[in-house]
Amino acid sequence: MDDLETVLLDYDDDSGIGTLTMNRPDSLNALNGQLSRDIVEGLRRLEERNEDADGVALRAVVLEGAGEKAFCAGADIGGFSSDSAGGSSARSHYQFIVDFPAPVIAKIDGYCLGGGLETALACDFRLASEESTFGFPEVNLGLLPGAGGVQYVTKLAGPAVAKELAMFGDHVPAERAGELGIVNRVYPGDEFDDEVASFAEKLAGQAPLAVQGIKKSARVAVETGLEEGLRYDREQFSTLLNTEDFEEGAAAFSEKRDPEFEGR
Ligand code: CO8
Repeated sequence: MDDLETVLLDYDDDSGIGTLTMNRPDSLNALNGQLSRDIVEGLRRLEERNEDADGVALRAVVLEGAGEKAFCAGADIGGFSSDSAGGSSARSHYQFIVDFPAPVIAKIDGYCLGGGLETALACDFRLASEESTFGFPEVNLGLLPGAGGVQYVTKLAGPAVAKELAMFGDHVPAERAGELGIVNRVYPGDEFDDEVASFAEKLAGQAPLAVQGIKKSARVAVETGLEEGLRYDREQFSTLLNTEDFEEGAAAFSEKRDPEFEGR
């Protein structure tokens, strides 16, 4: 699992939590084509855990940055080309995260800028340490956030916030990003690892087929109209009623115990 050039992979059998670490700390985990491809390949390998499993083995993924300073400082400015995070090959990791069935948690400790922020925005949750900062500095290079940053922030926090971030290029502290709804949770640095671990563990213990359905439902809500969204939810609800997980959830409720979901 460990032969990828720019990411580190880990998987915990007990919890079903995969960890993918962007590993270019000397450049603050700046995104180049290789890193983008390795993120996709790393997620694919984690998903392979489901192949021989009786149910859903991979319950959640934590995406983080190596080193002390950054989640990711954006596209590798030295290497903009058709193979860099500004080019077509690199678009895939953003969309791959959005399409990925298991929920992905961005664990942000430090700089989260440009394409790094867009990577975090493609994730399902953003958990940040108090010391983290967020921003779209692309405008300082004569660019705009090319992987959907303005789109995502407009949907999360409204167009005025998105335009202020992208037009001024300033860094916003984690607390402000939390107030704006760009970040789900902000934790003090000394509690950060433990808080993210317990968030991920709680998520990993939830009924995995229901979690997958909810991830998709939220996407349908953002990308389509209400009618299509309601249709998706009704169909998904009927499907989930016929799962062993629902039987287990109902039985656990009657027996006054915690459910143990398998993703079947
Ligand atoms: N690319 C390449 N190298 C970088 C990057 C980067 N984005 N960011 C930092 N580094 C390198 C620095 O060059 C430095 O290397 P060295 O030690 O060899 O000089 C090392 O990382 C450490 O950085 P600093 O010494 O600058 O550290 P500071 O703490 O002083 O500053 C900052 C940290 C504020 C993060 C600063 O490094 C900075 O401003 N970096 C650039 C941030 C930036 O502009 N990011 C946006 C890039 S554009 C983008 O992301 C577009 C995405 C579009 C995707 C579209 C897909 C289709």
